[in-house]
Amino acid sequence: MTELELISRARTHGDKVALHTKARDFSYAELLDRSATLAASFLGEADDLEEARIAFLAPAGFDYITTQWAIWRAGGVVMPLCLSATEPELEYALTNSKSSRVVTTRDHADKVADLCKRLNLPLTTLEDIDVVSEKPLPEISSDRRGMILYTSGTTSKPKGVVTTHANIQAQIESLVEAWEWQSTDRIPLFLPLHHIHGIINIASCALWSGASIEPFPHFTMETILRRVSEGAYTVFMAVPTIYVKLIQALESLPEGEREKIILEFSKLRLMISGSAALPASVHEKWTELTGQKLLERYGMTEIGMALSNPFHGERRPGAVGQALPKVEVRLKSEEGDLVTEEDEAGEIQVRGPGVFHEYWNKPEVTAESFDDGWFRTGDMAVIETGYYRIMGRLSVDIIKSGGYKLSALEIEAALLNHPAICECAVIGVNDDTWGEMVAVAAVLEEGAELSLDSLREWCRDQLSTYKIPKRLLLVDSLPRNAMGKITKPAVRELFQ
Ligand code: MCA
Ligand code: AMP
Repeated sequence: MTELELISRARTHGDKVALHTKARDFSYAELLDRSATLAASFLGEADDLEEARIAFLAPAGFDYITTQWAIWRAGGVVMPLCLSATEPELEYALTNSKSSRVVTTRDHADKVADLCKRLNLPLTTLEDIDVVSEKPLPEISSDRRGMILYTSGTTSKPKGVVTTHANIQAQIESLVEAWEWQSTDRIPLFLPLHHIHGIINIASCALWSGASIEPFPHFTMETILRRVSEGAYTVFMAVPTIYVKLIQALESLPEGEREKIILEFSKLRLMISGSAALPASVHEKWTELTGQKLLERYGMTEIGMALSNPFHGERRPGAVGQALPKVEVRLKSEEGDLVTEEDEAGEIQVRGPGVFHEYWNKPEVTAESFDDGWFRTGDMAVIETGYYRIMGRLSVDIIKSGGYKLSALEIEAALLNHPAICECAVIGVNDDTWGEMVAVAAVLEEGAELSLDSLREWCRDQLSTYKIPKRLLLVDSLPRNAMGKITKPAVRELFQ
């Protein structure tokens, strides 16, 4: 029988705790049992979902993991939705992927019920599923599609990144090997589960290894600090914004309390930062405070993780280390030459079994994203004394804020629907906490008025929280080049 390796490995972990929650613990055996009955229910009369896209909306926890496994085991493609997405964003993902059904919990059903009705999509609430007995599940070969994640890019609308089971497995195996995941590991999971940082690096690596996850619906400083002080974890993974916030929180605590938490942080076997640049100053501050040397790594939805500082050896502030196992990395200069020398900049290109299969329904865009079999990341880097250092992105239209990748073009398209806005340009401005913050320069319609507060209020129905502009500058005209194209570097200068 061809069964996913994640599933057969789970059988060997049996009664071990897979998920530790406030309510109770869930064993690997329970994940297997529930996902088998859910899979049977999703299948109904069918023998195989045959790569039907099943969208689901659930916070981190038993329901999320068992739904993900059930869809995989029934032969479907998992499409986790963003919990904070707005209706237009959800509609786009559901229609673009041609999802065949939406699965959610009673608590979240209101968020999607009207939309599903309008799109004529079946909506399943997990609590209301009639428990059917298990049935034979299909064979899942590793070259089948397993997941679609929507990611923003240099196009206005997000693209669906499709990975096969083989891609997912390669991404997991690379990290399990490099970071020496162990079955005794315990890790908190507070990152969103519609991106690979949470899905692959944390959840899937932990469950592959027989480790234990403590899931949270989102990051809450007080809870996380309390659990750290109770010695709840051995591994910790977060985005740079969270480390900045942790430093601020620790520094504001009374000394006794602070020392207790710091002592527990210092005992963790591994603390990792990624998804955006970790400023060297934050890296150094964290070491000064806790004695921990953060391991910074670099990755992307399309490729999984590519570069990492070592588990053993020098973890250099401001650098992302070297290629991970199963990953080949090269730099290509702007002139199209391979970079062979240190200190010479080039675009990061990646090849290997973890690299995604395709952009959903976009064969031309997929083809254009590869250079002779190497995926073009659009990130520039340089090698300095053996380690890669990320220099930035080729496109000014990609913003990284709080670890989320945002498309300036997507935000501009939404803002242009505002009745007061005639023209606008969105950029990311540097910010100590968020890395970059969304800022908009706007030309208003004649006689119109607009404040940042009212714009933010209007955006709430259109854009997820992290895409909503944090700064607004009203201008008479936008800077343009001789061809009439808006020049974003000049827009950035307006904010200085
Ligand atoms: C929220 N706020 C912001 C932003 N987000 N302000 C500026 N910029 C932002 N991006 C404001 C809100 O408006 C609110 O303000 C206040 O902060 C609290 O909002 P909330 O949503 O509660 O924020 P939070 O819960 O503190 O969230 C911060 C966070 C979250 C935990 C860092 O953004 C997060 O989970 N980020 C991780 C994303 C992630 O996993 N990315 C990985 C992508 P007010 O109080 O005034 O209303 S995968 C990836 O990148 C690749 C593959 C990789 O390498 O990993
Ligand atoms: P996403 O498309 O959400 O997967 O985000 C991937 C992007 O995050 C990459 O293309 C990089 O621009 C950025 N990124 C991830 N990790 C790092 C890092 N350690 N340093 C700098 N940028 C990073």
